[in-house]
Amino acid sequence: MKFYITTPIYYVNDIPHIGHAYTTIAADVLARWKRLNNYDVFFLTGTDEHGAKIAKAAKEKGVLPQDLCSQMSTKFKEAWQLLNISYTDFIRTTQKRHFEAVGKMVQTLSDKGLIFKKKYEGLYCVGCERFYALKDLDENGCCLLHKTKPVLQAEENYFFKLSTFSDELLKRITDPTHKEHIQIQPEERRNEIIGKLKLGLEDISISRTAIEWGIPLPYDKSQTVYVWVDALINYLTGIGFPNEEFKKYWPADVHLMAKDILWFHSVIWPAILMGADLELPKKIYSHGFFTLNGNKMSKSLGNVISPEELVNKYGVDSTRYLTVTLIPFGPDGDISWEGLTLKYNTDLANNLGNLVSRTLKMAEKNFDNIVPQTEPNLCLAKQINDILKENFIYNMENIQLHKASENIQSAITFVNKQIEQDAPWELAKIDKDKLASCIYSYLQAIDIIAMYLLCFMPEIAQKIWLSTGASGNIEEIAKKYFADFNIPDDGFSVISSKLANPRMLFPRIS
Ligand code: ME8
Repeated sequence: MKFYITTPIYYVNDIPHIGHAYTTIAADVLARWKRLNNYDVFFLTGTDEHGAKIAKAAKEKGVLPQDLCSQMSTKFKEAWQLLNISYTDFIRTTQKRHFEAVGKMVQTLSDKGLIFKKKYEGLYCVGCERFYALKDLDENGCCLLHKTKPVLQAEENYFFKLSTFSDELLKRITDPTHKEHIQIQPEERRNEIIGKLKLGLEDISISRTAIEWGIPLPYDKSQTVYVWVDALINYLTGIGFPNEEFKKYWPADVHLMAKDILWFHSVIWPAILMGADLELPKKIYSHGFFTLNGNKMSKSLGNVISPEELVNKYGVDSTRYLTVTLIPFGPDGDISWEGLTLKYNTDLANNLGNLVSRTLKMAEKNFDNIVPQTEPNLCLAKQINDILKENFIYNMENIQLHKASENIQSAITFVNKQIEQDAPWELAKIDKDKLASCIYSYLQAIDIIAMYLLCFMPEIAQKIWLSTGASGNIEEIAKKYFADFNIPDDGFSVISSKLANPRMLFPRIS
C-alpha cells in the first residue's frame, strides 16, 4: 500500500525556523510511522520560489531572484538534513519539471472552458500573495496577518471559475460516504471552511501581468501564473505529473500545514483538481499556529528560533521530539525555551534516560555487563505492549502526536514504577536469580519502548536498541513487530549478549 504525505513548500524569502520545522518534523514522524507499517511512502517537501514576495525580497537584498532562491532552498535542505528528515523528494518550483506540470494543468483547465479573461481591480497583500475584500481587513484597512495595507492592483487577468465548484465541494467535504470524500481536520477548522463555503465562492484571478517572476501562461506569455496556483500544483509535480507515473501515489493521503493556508488547500486546490478531473486529496490536516512567549514570531521582534539553535541546545532527536509534542497537535499554542527545557528534563532526562541508564548500570554492576542468564520473563514487555499498541496506533493514525508521545511516556513511567516496586538494589543482596529475571524483563520492555520511539527519535532509539543487547536491525524488527505485535518467546535482548551503556543519553539541561 502507498502513503503520500506532503508539507507546504516554504517561501524562500525567510530562513527556516521552528514553525517550518514543526510541520516538517511532524510529516517526517508520520512518514516514518507508515514505513514501519510497511507502506510504500512518498514524502514530499520543498520550496515555493515564485511571486511578488520573492521578487521583492531579492530586490531588497540586491540579488537576482534565481540566486536568492538557490541560496535559500539550500538553507532549507540543510535544516532538514540536520533534523534527519527522511523526505523522498525536495521540489523547487523553479525547476523545469514544475514548469511543465503547471503549463499542462493550466492548459487543461483552459481547454475545459474553466478559464476566462476579465478586467479586475482589487487590494493585493504581497505578504499573503492574495487579494482581499475590504471586509476581510482590519479597521485601518490592513491585512490581519501582516498588519500592512494591501496595494490596489488593476489588471486584465485570466480567471478560474472557482464559483462553479462550491456545491460539489461542499458535498465532498460534508458527506463522509461520498466516494471522493475529502477529510478536513481538526473539526473546528473544517467547520470554518464549511461556513465560508456556504456563503458561495467567487471566481479567482489565476494570472498576473505585473509580476514577471513566475511561470508564463502557456497560451499568453505576457502573463504569469498566480503564485498560489503555481505552488499548489507542486503536489502533483513532485510525484511525476504530467507523466502517468504520478498515479502511483496520487491522491495524496495527507496534506499537512498550519491554519494560515488551509483555505488554499481545502478550497482552491480541490477545485483545481476537480476542474482537471483528478482525484482529491484524502485528508487535509491543519495544525495550530504557535506563538513564542505569547508573541508572533517575527524578524522585527528578533524572536525567531532556528532549527540549529534548538539542535545546539537539545541535540537532534530531542529537538524532533520536543518540537512536535510540546503543544497539542491541532489547536494554536505557545512555545517557550522554558517549556522546551522543562519537557526535555521531565520526559527525556528523568523518565526515559533514567530508565535506560539505571537498568544498564544494574546489569553492569551485577552481571558483568551482559544480558543475564534467566528464564525468559516477558511479563513486563507484554504489559507495555498492551498499554501502547492500541492507544499509540489510534493517536498516530489521527495525527495526535502529543498524545502518542504521552502513551510512550506512560509506558516508561510504568516500567520505572515496576523497578521501584521490585527494588532490584535489595534483590542484589538477597536473590540474584530474581534480580536476573527482573533485569531481563526491564531490558525487554525497553526494547519495545525503543521501537515506539523510532519515528520520533530514530537515532536515540537505535542507540538504545544496541545498548540492550537486542539482536537485529531495529527497523526491520519493528516492521515485523508492528505487523502483529507479537513478542518472540525469547524476547528481543539476547541472553549473554553484551550490553553497552550509552551513558548520558540526555544530560540534564538548566
Ligand atoms: O505559506 N506555527 O509558505 P510559508 C506553526 N509558500 N506553523 C508554522 C508557523 C508557526 N508559527 N510558522 C510557519 C507558504 N509555519 C506557502 C505554502 S504550499 C502549496 C505553499 C509552517 O513559508 C506552517 O506549516 O509561509 C505554515 O502553514 C507554513 O509554515 C507556512 O510557510
